[in-house]
Formats: sequence, C-alpha cells, structure tokens
Amino acid sequence: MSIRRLNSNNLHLAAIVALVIIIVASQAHAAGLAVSNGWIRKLPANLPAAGYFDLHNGGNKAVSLNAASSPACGMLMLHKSENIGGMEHMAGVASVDVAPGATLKFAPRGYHLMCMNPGPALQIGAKVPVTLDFADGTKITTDFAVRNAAGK
Ligand SMILES: [Cu+2]
Repeated sequence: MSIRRLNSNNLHLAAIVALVIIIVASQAHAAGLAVSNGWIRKLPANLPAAGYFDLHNGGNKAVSLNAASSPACGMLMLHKSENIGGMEHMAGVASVDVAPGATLKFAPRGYHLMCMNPGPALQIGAKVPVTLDFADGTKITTDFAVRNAAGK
C-alpha cells in the first residue's frame, strides 16, 4: 500500500467520523421535541389570528419556548387566555415551559400564538411555516394549516 493510498483512506475515514458527529449533534439538539396539529384561525378583516398546536417534549430535560415567528405574520406572539371573574382576558407571556415527557396543547381558552398582523400569505386553505424558538437555541419550523373562524 502506498503512502498516497493510506492518506486517502484516512481522509475518507475522517469525513465519515465528522458526518457521524454532525448527525449525533443535531439529533441531541432537537432533543425529541415534536410539534403537531398546527393551525391558525383566520378571522375576517385581518384581525389578529390565533394559532394552535401540540408541543411534545420527548426529551429528558424541561424545555422553554421563548418566541415564535412566521413570514405570514408581521409579529407572532406567545399569548395566554384566562377566565378571570367570568371575563376572557389574554396577555403576552415571555416563555412557556414543557416538562420532560409532557405534551402541552396550545388550544382555545389557553396558550396560543397570536398573529398580530396577518399578511397576504394567510389564506384559508393555505399552509404557512411557523418557527418556534426554544431557550436552548433549538428552532423548529412546521407548516400550520390556515382555517376559517369555525376552525374548518
Ligand atoms: Cu391572543
């Protein structure tokens, strides 16, 4: 075996090792988070539109959702609705924690996303990308279905 052949093999091995490290690192980074059933309730007259989804933390550490964004929404905020003395209130929240193994549902009358300035891409029947940003730097982008006020 020549020296040149040996070097080439070593480079090949190094490339495979590097690739494996990249794959393992990116999987650890995503930490078993899963977003499902994402949809946005489009209202008439471009009123702010609420977004809902299920967030499952399949990892072994708590995660903290810090922010959300979408090119279809001028600003996408984390909100929580609460019933206080029979009145529905909603307010912005800075972050939402999900315990290991837990599924948190963003659903009507609870946590939701608020699309403050719906853009032209927010059309009933369309799908729009939504990116969720977590405290550890993880970002997950999923398509959300745009439905009408009745949720259809
Ligand atoms: Cu809201």
